[in-house]
Amino acid sequence: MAGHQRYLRYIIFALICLILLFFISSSSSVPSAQWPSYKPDGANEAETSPQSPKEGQEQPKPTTTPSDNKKLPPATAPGDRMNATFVTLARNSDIWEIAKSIRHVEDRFNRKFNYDWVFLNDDDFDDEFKKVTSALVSGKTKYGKIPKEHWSFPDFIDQDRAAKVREEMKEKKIIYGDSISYRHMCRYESGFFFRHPLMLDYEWYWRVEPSIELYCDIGYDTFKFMSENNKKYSFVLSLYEYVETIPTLWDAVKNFTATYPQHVAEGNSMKFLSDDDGKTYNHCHFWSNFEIGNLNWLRSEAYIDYFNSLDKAGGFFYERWGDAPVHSIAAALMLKKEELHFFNDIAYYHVPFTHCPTGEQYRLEHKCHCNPKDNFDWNGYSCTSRFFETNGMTKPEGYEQEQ
Ligand SMILES: Nc1nc2c(ncn2[C@@H]2O[C@H](COP(=O)(O)OP(=O)(O)OP(=O)(O)O)[C@@H](O)[C@H]2O)c(=O)[nH]1
Ligand SMILES: *[C@@H]1O[C@H](CO)[C@@H](O)[C@H](O)[C@H]1NC(C)=O
Ligand SMILES: *[C@@H]1O[C@H](CO)[C@@H](O)[C@H](O)[C@H]1NC(C)=O
Ligand SMILES: [Mg+2]
Repeated sequence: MAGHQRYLRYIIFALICLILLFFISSSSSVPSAQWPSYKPDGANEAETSPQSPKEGQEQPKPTTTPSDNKKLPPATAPGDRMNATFVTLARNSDIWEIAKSIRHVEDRFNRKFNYDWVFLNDDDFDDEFKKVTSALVSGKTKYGKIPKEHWSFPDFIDQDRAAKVREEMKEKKIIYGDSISYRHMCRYESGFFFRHPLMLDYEWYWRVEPSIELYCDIGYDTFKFMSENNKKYSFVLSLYEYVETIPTLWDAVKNFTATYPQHVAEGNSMKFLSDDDGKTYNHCHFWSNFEIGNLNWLRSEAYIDYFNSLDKAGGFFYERWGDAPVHSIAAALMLKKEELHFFNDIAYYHVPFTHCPTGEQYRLEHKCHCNPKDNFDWNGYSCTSRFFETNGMTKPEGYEQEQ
């Protein structure tokens, strides 16, 4: 009997061993797919080789997880491209904030179109800025330095008077009121960016600032839309300007229109700017941190005469004129009202305002991730309602719920 039991024990032991072996081998055979091993071009050595590098030889570059995204199939839209570029004015210190903006623009639009991107700076861009931004942009990137004469006080400006204004504005706590560089920036965006040598290669621009966000997919070529529909200037957000920064801007505009009546378009959008047929300015303007527009219009004699006329009045330095009202007034007076466009479908954020498209169906179809409650369009401080009314446009369905 004892011998019998011993046999039985052997058999059970052997069976358990077999079952265990089976499980071990089968479980290890299922996820046997290996992580692709990353080898930089032309390198044969194992990356993790603990051997010390040989004398006089370059050390193999350390690698992290494999990144093979260059091998993904192209997801670009078919068809030809417009003569267009993105443009950003930035400092080297804006690098991570502009990186965020680029990521949004690429994900929602430009990965399908691969438009170029021009970066402008009053200083030299450093290598890190160029490296990071050129890696993010799917089109060509170009880096330009602003000539000194486009970023300095014109000789007709009285320095003492300008300095006194900055002091006063600082005391009144007007945002950027004591900043010299902010004034150069506003003047540059008003009168010079479109004349930079790098911008002369293009007809259309889309301005992008640091820290902006895009909330919906844009599935069509917005530049082509502008061109095919005879648009010259566009916006997503509009609002009332801070009066203290532009007390005499409208006087300068009236002086311009009196001197150059030929530059004022028939069928313009004066009603958007003024409630008394041009006597006074209601401070409505398009927010210029987003713009898609036509560079040849900005380079036209009409616009240049306008800019020079305002510049001579000195308000960029004796007040704190922003490029937003300067562009907006030009677009509203020197273009026909049909040449302006409101991009309801470009969902956008620049601190502190959001444009989230009105209409749930649209938002769902375009994978929008903005909260419709944040939409500024129908708020009392927005001028977008006025834009709709002066153009006889019907407001999108559902706007009453967002007021
Ligand atoms: N190169 C350069 N770019 C500047 C300078 N000041 C502002 N900018 C850029 O000009 C644009 C407008 O400046 P912002 O500081 O964003 O002005 P803002 O939008 O009125 O104010 P924020 O609410 O601070 O965004 C941005 O693209 C900035 O990166 C400057 O001194 N040098
Ligand atoms: C793009 O537009 C600019 C400005 O109008 C022009 O000088 C340039 O020749 C155009 N380029 C192409 C490829 O059409
Ligand atoms: C109006 O414009 C003319 C010509 O540019 C200029 O000489 C004059 O000083 C301007 N007046 C005001 C009030 O800006
Ligand atoms: Mg900004």
